[in-house]
Amino acid sequence: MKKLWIDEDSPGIPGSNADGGEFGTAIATGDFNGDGSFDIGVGAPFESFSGIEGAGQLFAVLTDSLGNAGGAGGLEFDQDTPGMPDVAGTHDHFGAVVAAGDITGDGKAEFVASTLQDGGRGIVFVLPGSATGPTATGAVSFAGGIGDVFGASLALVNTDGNTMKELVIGIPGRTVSGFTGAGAVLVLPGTTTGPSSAGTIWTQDTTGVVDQAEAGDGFGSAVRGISNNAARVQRLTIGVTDESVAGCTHCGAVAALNGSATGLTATGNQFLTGANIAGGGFSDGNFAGSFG
Ligand SMILES: [Ca+2]
Ligand SMILES: [Ca+2]
Ligand SMILES: [Ca+2]
Ligand SMILES: [Ca+2]
Repeated sequence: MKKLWIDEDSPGIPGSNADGGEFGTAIATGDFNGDGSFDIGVGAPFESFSGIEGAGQLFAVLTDSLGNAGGAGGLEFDQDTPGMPDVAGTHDHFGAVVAAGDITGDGKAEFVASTLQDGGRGIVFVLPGSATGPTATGAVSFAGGIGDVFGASLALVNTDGNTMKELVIGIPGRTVSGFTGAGAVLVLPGTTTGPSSAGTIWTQDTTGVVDQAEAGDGFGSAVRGISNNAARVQRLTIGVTDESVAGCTHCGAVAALNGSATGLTATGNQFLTGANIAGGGFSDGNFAGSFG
């Protein structure tokens, strides 16, 4: 197996290793330029530049068919890159969470990244894929509310089985039915021009979804698609990392919603706590804090 070591001092990677930049805090893989080889998206959310402390940067490493990185393949993005919506600010932590996948159905993965602390709110940016890799040209953003941790998790999931992946945004700090931090997930459908802003919010109080929204559940702390069947319809698994159940406080749970020809559906959804699993079910276990 070929191994690859990449840091900011690698050939072709813009910048240099910076103390505290935390390059590689977040990593995603996808074929950004559509050449059939998977590329690497990297977040460096604590990176400072132009005197802006902790603004954060993104790097995309295009790989050739042999999987070699670097060369001309390294690209850097920040919120001040021309074309990007918004501007870099102190401690925005752009790149805290990253994801990659083809939202537009053109065979080139979009590069998605969130700032968790941009003026107290999370903002999710989508950089289109192109023949030369991800680009700030045509980048779009979606912002959450103060303190709702919008973009704490991200996934590209094809919930309806067409050629375009949906952008799934975890909002684990959102208030639902008056319960602070119950959490939600926003699903923005993929279209040929990018994620549609006509999204759907899912919570534990959505009709038919098992369990209830309660304070501090953290529904949406993790999100991940799972392939369901040969029809390319994926289901969505959602971490509920602070869910408490009888006898197990902050046990953690996973909700699983099925995809369908019309997208996500509550029909047949499942709810699994740490207590349902042999060896799991510890109080404060926070089962499903992340998915791998
Ligand atoms: Ca590629
Ligand atoms: Ca695309
Ligand atoms: Ca789709
Ligand atoms: Ca709950």
